Amino acid sequence: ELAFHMHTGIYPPDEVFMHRALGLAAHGLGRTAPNPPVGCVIVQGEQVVGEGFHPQAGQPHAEVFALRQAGDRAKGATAYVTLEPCSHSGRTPPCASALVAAGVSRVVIAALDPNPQVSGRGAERLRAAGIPVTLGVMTDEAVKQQAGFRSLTVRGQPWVVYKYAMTLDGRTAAVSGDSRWVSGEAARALVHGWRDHLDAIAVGSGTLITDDPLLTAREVPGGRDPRPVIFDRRGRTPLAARAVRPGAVLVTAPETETSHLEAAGVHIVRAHDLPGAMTGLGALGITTLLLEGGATLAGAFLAADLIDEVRVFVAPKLLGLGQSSLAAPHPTTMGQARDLTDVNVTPVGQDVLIQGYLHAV
Ligand code: AOF
Ligand code: ZN
Repeated sequence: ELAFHMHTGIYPPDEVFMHRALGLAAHGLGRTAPNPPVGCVIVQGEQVVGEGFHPQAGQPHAEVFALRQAGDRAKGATAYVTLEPCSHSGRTPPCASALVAAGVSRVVIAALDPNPQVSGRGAERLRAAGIPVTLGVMTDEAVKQQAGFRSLTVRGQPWVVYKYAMTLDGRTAAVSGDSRWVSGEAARALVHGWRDHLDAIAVGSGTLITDDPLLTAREVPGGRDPRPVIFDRRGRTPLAARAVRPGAVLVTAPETETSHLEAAGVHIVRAHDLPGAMTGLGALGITTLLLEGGATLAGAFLAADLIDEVRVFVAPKLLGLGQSSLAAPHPTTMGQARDLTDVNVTPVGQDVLIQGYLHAV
């Protein structure tokens, strides 16, 4: 795009640079919890002079990396940030002040920060210093990318993505329970990318005991494995299960004996019900939770209205009778069915990915 604009003399629209900033922010997905993924691009004239993203909580914010790279060229430049620059001194000093000190002449922000320590004050600090602020460029894309951080900040619980694969006739497994494989290779590679981008992955004790899943992003080069979150009310989880590893979480009843699992580095969340469990996961700083398979667990999540986003692969196969994705609830009329909003349909290899939302970000 930049070459085009240099030839035509038409100034690139803000969306071009914000798109680039969102791409940078994506490098932080799955790595910044409880902080948001944030990207920043600094543009002098029509040239990018600095780029950065927030790599991890405790590390500098996106703006700091971009300003460092830009150096003196930040003076008079426009800064594009996917989240409102912070105004507070947290683990790092305020980014709004750093942008003012660097002498940028304009700041473009995709979305305001819902953090009550910031929300609006970052933009206000910039304006107070005489720097024009443009708010609302690619906001929809930005808030979706920040769904986990926003959910944790506003609701105190992770954003839940429910993922499964089904045949054309809505089956997730054959009557025997065999489900290897419903979707194709391309779909499975995509799922490993999601595992790399999401903080945690839920599994029910039934699935844990019968399948002993690894729950890793092993197909992603340089991938990061999500924290396994084992929903096991009765404490049936065997110590030898492959998901039992340091950083894993066991969600169980208040009275369950767990000392052997704690000794293996497993965090324990004690709760009476799913909403309580979600609050406990939020307290651990988990911003996003991937719910995969397990019809009983997924049904309980839907019944408690805890599913925020759905990603389903439809495979060009027929089974007839077989298992279905959700063990509950079971409305009696179509009028009671849950409707997804903001739906995207994408071919993935031979399969079709349907993605949409049950709750707004
Ligand atoms: C930004 N740029 O890249 C990020 C921001 O504990 P701290 O100091 O890292 O602050 C975390 C808070 O800062 C987080 O809750 C959110 O409000 C904001 N994150 N802000 O200007 C960034 N990651
Ligand atoms: Zn900051």
